Amino acid sequence: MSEERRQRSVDPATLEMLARASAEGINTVFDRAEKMKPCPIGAEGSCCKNCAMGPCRVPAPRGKEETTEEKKARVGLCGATAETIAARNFCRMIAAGSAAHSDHGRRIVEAFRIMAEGKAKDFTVRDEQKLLKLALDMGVEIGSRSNQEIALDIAHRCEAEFGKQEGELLFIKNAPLKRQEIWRKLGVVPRGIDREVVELMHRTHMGVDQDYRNIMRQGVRAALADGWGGSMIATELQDCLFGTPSPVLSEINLGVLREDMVNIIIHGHEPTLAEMLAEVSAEEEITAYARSKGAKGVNLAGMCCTANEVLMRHGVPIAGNFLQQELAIITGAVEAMVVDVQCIMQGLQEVAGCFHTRLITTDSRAKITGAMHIPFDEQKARECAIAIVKTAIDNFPNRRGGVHIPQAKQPVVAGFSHETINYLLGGLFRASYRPLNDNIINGRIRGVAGVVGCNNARTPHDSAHVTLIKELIKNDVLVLSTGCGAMAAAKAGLMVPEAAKEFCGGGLAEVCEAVGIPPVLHMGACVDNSRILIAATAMVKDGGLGDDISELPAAGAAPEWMSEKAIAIGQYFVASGVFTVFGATWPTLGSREFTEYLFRDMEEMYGARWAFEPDPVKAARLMIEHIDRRRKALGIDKARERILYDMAMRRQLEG
Ligand code: SF4
Ligand code: MSK
Repeated sequence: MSEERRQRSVDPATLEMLARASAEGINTVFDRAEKMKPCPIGAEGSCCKNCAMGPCRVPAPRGKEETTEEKKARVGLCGATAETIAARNFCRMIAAGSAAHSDHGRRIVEAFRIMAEGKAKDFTVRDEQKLLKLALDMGVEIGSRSNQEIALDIAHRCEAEFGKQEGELLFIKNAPLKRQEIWRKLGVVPRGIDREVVELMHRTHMGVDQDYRNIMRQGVRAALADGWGGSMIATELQDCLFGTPSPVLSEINLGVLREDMVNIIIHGHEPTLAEMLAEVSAEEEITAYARSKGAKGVNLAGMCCTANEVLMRHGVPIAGNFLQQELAIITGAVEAMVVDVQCIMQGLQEVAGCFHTRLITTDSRAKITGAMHIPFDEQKARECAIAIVKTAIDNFPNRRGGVHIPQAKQPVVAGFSHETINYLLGGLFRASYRPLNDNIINGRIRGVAGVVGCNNARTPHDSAHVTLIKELIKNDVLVLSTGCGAMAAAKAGLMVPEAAKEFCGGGLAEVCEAVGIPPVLHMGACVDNSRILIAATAMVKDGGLGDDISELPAAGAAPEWMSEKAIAIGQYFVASGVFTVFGATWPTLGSREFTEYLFRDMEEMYGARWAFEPDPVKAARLMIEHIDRRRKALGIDKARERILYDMAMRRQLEG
């Protein structure tokens, strides 16, 4: 076995299924990653294919300094410089990522409106408190109006956010005042969500914007339209519609699949259908139908961010994260994999063909050649969900090739929405972030880190997430996590309160034990990174840690990113004042000037910058150094020294 192969994953269930795939001769993303090397010119952002005179390749010279003459000659046919090309490529990633999150948000707004109009009878307002708070924030009249009437006005206002041409996005005012001023001064406040994405696509078209700083300004605007627009709208309305998450205990990893039950995996991002499947699959009539086919019932499990959504709200177990999607099918135990949008590999259909598994697409925006298509319609949500579940049940007797389910699974406590953290820390009547801020000020908690993002088949699965997070919590940094990163942490046993004692530094362990929370808080799916923005804002508003997000002892990371959405998220984190470190690969290294703009110059403008560090321990050190610098600037570094002394004493006592 090659060195590369031994390091495919740190997750035992994944390794077990990879061994089965290999024995059965089934190709997975892991095999393809070994066979196909990434194009080095594309990887560093030095290839432009924005017109038919290209593709033009302008790679940076390797292993030697470039002369001025060489640099001048390094341009595309139209004369576009390496800086322009790298900036265009980077910003097109932002545009695509923002479009993906925001189109998810748009779809939720549509479902919300249809519900409010009384046309989606299977849905209702589950969190009235949040609905009313949103109404107040958006200036929607409450009075004696019904939830439906209020919801309809909210839906219309949210819909308008997408097509707005002028002014400012409504949720911008959720940010600290100082941050809003920075954005206004720099001219990056988004006007309307769609407008910013379209304008970014226009400006990166051949022969338009050819000043990387100016291109990037629009890149920031589109990213902010995602974080404080499309994504935030998605999270807020999903909470109103399906309930705001609160702590829930469940399980994670391929071991949650059941040999004696019909296994349905829900995979993708938008929770509307998944909500209905969660409801329907537990019904007695469905269980009876499953029994009639020889199964004990229906076992629903999640994959990728849909998994995070239904875990947070219903405790539905998670089968795995991004790189485990094919492996779930290779257990031979999956009757149906039901997908909607984003992060769904086309390779699934090939793998499904080796077993009895039905790959079912449900969204008109995302079909897969060869897969079955059952369109989901919010107005007939229950009907659609029943049709899907029955298709899966009918498939149970067709199992072939043997079932092999790994035993590996871990308990996970999820459901840490901003509202829940507020409540857990402060209590029902004095809900606040004050205790968190106090523990940061007194040094028990050194700082806060958002560790988010995907898996990437170019790096060992889950390894960087787990190493980075362990390094942070060992150094008393509380971690907030979303997406596939959160799942990596959960599979490593870091999302249970007991993890505090085993993995954390003394100060963080003490706080987690007192409050009864894990040291890594699961905050949801990738659209829910907006929850981290709101949590950071709440910390600023509670006082004692400066006037802006950039002053907080906080940092962000995506150590195994792969999606364009991750670049959009990273950019709105940076533009919101969060120092952000990415691992795996970095897509602008072909232009030193543009890379320095992101890694250095942004700090002056936004109080935060990007960094790239593929070694997760070094990445954690960068984050901790940043946190310590912010502590010093706030004048709270002394408190931390005192706590270190206490820890030494504690060790002495324990010894
Ligand atoms: Fe080449 Fe310029 Fe066309 Fe890009 S826009 S492909 S650099 S000619
Ligand atoms: S699912 S975007 S691989 S986090 Fe949101 Fe995971 Fe990244 Fe997809």
